[in-house]
Amino acid sequence: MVTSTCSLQVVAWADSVALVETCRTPRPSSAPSGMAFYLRGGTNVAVHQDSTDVPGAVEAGDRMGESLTAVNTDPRAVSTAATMRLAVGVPGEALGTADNAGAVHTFSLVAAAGANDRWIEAGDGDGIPGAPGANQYLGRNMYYTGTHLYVGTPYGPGLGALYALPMSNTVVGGGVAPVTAYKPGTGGLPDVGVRFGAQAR
Ligand SMILES: [Ca+2]
Repeated sequence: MVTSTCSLQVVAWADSVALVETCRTPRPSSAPSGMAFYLRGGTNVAVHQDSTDVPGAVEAGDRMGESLTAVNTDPRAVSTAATMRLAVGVPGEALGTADNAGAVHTFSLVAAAGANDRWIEAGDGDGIPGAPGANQYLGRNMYYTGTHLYVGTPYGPGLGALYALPMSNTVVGGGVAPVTAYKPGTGGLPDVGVRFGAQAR
């Protein structure tokens, strides 16, 4: 059970600092659905599922922003939409009949959110296999590096897994490259444990 309402992360790059904060803030039209806030060139940007071109819809229990991860993939270069990446989890997103299936939004920290986003859910072709399942809370456990977005599925199916999605899989219009899967019972990992993929750092 998550009791906090906000999380905070700071990302530094060549000439500035981005402060990223996500909160499960009530939207006027519904119960808490969540949104993300960040600074872009000194302007406070708020993104939610009713923002222009952002997929999904604001719904009670989405929990958008319960988790986030951001990265500057090229700290020594001038920032671009491609190098400043932000992923925002929506672990409470219902997909079809699967409540709390969860999903991930990816955005750029220095460009319009809706024009630079990508939606990731289980089985939609970005590299997370299977199909959305109830109470899988995809997006609650993830971590961006300079080359990959690591997405955990500790709530199943099975004992859980951790998927390393190449950066291109997470960028709007990017090609889908092979995903590396870490999963109990494969690749020499013992077939035991619970909630594998709960943390990636
Ligand atoms: Ca939604």
